[in-house]
Amino acid sequence: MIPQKRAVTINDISGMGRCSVTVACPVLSAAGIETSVLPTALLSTHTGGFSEYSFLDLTDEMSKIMKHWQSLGRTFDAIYSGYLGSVAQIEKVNEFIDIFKDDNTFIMVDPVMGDAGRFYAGFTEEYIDGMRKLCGRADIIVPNITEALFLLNKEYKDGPYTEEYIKEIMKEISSFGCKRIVLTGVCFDNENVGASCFDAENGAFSTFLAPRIEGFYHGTGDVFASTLLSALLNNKTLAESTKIAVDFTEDSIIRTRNAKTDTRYGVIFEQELPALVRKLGL
Ligand code: PXL
Repeated sequence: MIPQKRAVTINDISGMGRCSVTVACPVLSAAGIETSVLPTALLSTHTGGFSEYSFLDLTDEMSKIMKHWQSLGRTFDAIYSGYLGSVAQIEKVNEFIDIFKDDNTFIMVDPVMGDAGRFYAGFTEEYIDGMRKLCGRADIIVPNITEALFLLNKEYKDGPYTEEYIKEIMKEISSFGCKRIVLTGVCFDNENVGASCFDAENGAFSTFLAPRIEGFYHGTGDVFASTLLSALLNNKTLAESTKIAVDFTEDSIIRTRNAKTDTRYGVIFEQELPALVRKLGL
């Protein structure tokens, strides 16, 4: 029997509004991966589209959790960081990598900072600097176009984009030290949108697109990243994993559009999990 893989997600707990751990845990679990949680903050909801949400910073608690885990001698096949929310928390992730990374640990950083050319609430330039360095330590990063351009200190522009422009962004980002990049929000026309993957080791580049569904669907970055990691940990190639993540995200969005639910509460990904499990061959 192949030993079960173990991942840890370093992410916030937004109690309501499917994103962060309420997406990462179910998706990774469905993909057969044991998943631990190092929580960064506890919120009533995510910060997009809600006002007066509660927010409890857990930076100090993170140190205590790390200390306990270190005493247990537990290791991880994958470390996946998502929403961090402060420079101090980026530092905690660096510490976590220093302690828990061994030769076989795969590091995925989703540099969650913003979307549609704008920062999410509370992010700063100093945060971008820290995130740039953290990205340099990752095996794979999963920015959207907005985050990629923040990292490169370039001005945001709306799509459609040319393939050359997308390739150039990814190549430039790889100069920070991370060799595999999956860029979301890629579009070459107004009809389709998806993701491109780039491996700087061999120059391989592919794009996978799906029909664009109008509207803003919260949490889809987390759905995409969690699915990508699930596929990679199930030994799918970078290109296969990118396609699986594009399709899963698209199918979840279609379900949500058809159900006409309030998109602030995230997308209906749960009912797509059986199809994902089949696609992963589990
Ligand atoms: O899905 C990204 C995300 C995660 N966590 C929190 C957020 C957001 C985006 O707004 O606010 C708390």
